[in-house]
Amino acid sequence: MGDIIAFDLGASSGRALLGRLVDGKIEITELHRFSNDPVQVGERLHWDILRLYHEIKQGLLIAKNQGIDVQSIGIDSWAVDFGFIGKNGELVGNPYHYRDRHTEDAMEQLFAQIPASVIFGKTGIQFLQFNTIFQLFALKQANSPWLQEGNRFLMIPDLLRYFLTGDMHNEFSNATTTQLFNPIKGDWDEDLLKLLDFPKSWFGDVLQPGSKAGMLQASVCEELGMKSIPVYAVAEHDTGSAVAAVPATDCSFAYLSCGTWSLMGTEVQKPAINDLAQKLNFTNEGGVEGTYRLLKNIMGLWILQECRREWERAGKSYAFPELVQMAGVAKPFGAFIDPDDSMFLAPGDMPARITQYCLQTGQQAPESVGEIVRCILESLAMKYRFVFEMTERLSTQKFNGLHMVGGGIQNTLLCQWSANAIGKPVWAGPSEGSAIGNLAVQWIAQGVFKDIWEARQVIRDSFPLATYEPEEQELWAEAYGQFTKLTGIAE
Ligand code: ADP
Ligand code: LRH
Repeated sequence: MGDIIAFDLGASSGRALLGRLVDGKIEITELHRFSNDPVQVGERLHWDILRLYHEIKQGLLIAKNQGIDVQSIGIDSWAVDFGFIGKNGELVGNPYHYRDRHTEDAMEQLFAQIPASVIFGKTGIQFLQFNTIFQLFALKQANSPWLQEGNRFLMIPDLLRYFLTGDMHNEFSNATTTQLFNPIKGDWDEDLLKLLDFPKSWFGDVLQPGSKAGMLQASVCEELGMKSIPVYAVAEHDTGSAVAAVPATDCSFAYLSCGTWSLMGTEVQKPAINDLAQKLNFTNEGGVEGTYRLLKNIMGLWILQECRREWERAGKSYAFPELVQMAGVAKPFGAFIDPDDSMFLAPGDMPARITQYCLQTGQQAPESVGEIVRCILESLAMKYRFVFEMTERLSTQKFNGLHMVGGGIQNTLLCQWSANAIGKPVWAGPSEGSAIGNLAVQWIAQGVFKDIWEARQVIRDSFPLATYEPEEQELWAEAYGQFTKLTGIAE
């Protein structure tokens, strides 16, 4: 009953997942998976936005051709990126990808005009050089024609929804990641917009996850030969959807959404906008049912993805399980990196950057593929401990374990090492967290689930949860000391 589709556009792939409820449990079927590679043109890194729109329509066609009676759809993707719609209703320019280098100096330049504390005080959002506020600021500095021609600002899922429905809305979870939205006022922050000279008219009404955001428009239905169905605003920020799918039973829980990025934190009822949160550079991103994600970004498996890409360019292709296996037999604690060093943000030759990092910090650089992967995974696990403890401090809570969701949980070594590093159990599952959270919010909108807690219980009953108990704790505690010393990380 209630067949619905989640379109989840992740950095490692885009996917269309069919969700169905059978005997009170969720069953998912992957209808379509497609690449979501950014496209470099000259100096600029772009989204392949029209291709993605095409793939979404392909997903709908596949469902139709399988005779599936789809009741609704929702779209989620990563935060911060956007496009502009011009006066004629068409997309202005081709959206940039947040890993484009055009925001490299934007933070410093903007802080010279508006102090960081003012921005944090109004938005509660952590400072990351690629936040929308810095992207828009960089466009303004560059006199981008988008800002003259653009009439409406839409985040990527807003934009794709607009293509499908013809209706323009900004969705809440993604809106908060712009660092232009004031969660206390519950609206775009007009003072900030004025200070930045961004017209208020760019920004529209903000829809909560779980609201109906339009119907497939006639031209789309005609093209695909299907009836019109509702498109829901879900938690369109993929991390918001992933956290909605955390199968927690206790309302106080710690999570790690583990994919291209590692997002670690806890769910809170009110944003924590205070000096400590700013000092620790934690964020308060909007979630479902009025919740906020008090969390911190950790660079995540991106570094491994980019190493794999580099090795592939050199003619050596490795599957992820093969890389994990090689790491498992490499020497432990050979070298550490701080995964969040800005040198690892942009696409490029990651093995060379790891070598550079190790040499700069007086370490012997890992050489074999297994050693490099081990260095990345152990460093991530150590960084998880660091952020886990910060989350406890900031939220004044003690967590008895860590929920991990996302594709990264297929890396069993990383799950085990995360448990070893934090000294608490890790509960891993489900791996398609964002897509399942997307489905859950659609079912809440349809009244199939009462609320997010009922949805979480059903998710818990529907998908296996793997438990990893901490092991070798003394060794890991000692190595953590080396990690903090070598990387120099401190609050
Ligand atoms: P995103 O949603 O950001 O695209 P995912 O949640 O799909 O990312 O997670 C992708 C990551 O999961 C990959 O970078 C890879 O490290 C890891 N991964 C995927 N499949 C496997 C596997 N079979 N074994 C180990 N790790 C895997
Ligand atoms: C994860 C994510 C994260 C953002 C980043 C841009 O996919 O949405 O929450 O900070 O991408």
